[in-house]
Amino acid sequence: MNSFDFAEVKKILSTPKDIVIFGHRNPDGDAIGSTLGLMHYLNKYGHQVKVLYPSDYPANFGWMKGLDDVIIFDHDEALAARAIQKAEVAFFLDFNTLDRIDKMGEMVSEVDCVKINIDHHLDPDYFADYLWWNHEASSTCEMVYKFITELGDEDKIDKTIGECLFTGLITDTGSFKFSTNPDVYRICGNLKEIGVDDRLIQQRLFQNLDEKHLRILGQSLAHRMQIFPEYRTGLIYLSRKDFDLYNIQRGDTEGIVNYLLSLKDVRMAIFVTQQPNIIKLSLRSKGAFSVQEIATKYFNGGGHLNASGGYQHAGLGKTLDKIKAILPEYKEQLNDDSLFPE
Ligand SMILES: [Mn+2]
Repeated sequence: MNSFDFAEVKKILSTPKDIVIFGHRNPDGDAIGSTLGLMHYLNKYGHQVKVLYPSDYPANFGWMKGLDDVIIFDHDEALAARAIQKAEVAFFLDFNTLDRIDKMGEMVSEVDCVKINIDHHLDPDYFADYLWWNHEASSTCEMVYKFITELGDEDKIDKTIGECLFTGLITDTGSFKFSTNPDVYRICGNLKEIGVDDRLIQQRLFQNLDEKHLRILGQSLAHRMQIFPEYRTGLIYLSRKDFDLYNIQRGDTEGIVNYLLSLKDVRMAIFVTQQPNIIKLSLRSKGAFSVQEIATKYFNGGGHLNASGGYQHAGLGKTLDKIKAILPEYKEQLNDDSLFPE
């Protein structure tokens, strides 16, 4: 944890201000939960708060309070621009480089406002006036809980804020399967005590699929999965044709990559999708093997040790070839049992 002047930030927030809170492109449960949770908290102090995402959110988060008022840059650039120009304070949650919010990154960097970055990803850019960065935190939602607590306002965390923060805690830990620490369980205990219905939230998040989601999963596992035993690696790819055939929309392929890691012999999972203009990659790993390194070195991306993403401008076939060409470089590490304690 780096030093972060909570007293100074508290002072800045002590009088009502125009505040924008940014979540990253393709916001996930942690991005949505942390931005909305912080918004509900700041609203209690009479601030004018706007939450902004570059692109739309997945439908299974639609129940979250405040989501209807989020400004989606892709849908209304002018509205986003107006909110950004008015901002006196800008929060950047769950990402650490301005390119994660596309054009809004340039827009906000030209505005003279206090910039506060709270995040748990590796390798932050130092663009903000205040950076609170802890890559050992499970989630940005965990950090927002602690942020509010550090400001002396733990008692202001109500059920609405709690539902938002619980959402990020459970999604970023894969339902408490990884990235956990003692505080995760303490915070969830506290949230349950103030009335957060953990069972209901899980139902809304994870038992909310449409038929096509299982069909897409079926297609992925039956026809688009490749296993490379010598590299302990699994790969799933979806082509443009698959996207058309199954009417795949943003968010519909969420979580498919994790099925590869459920295989006992697979240590690295790669999920490749052919988007309209780019090829997108999601990488996952077990143990101490870093997919972050691969994402950064070869695929214009980054993220966490065990979960990273990237993209390519080349075609699908070329991207798959590139992946296969890279695997030998990591053969030794992927077969090194000491990196994968059991
Ligand atoms: Mn996160």
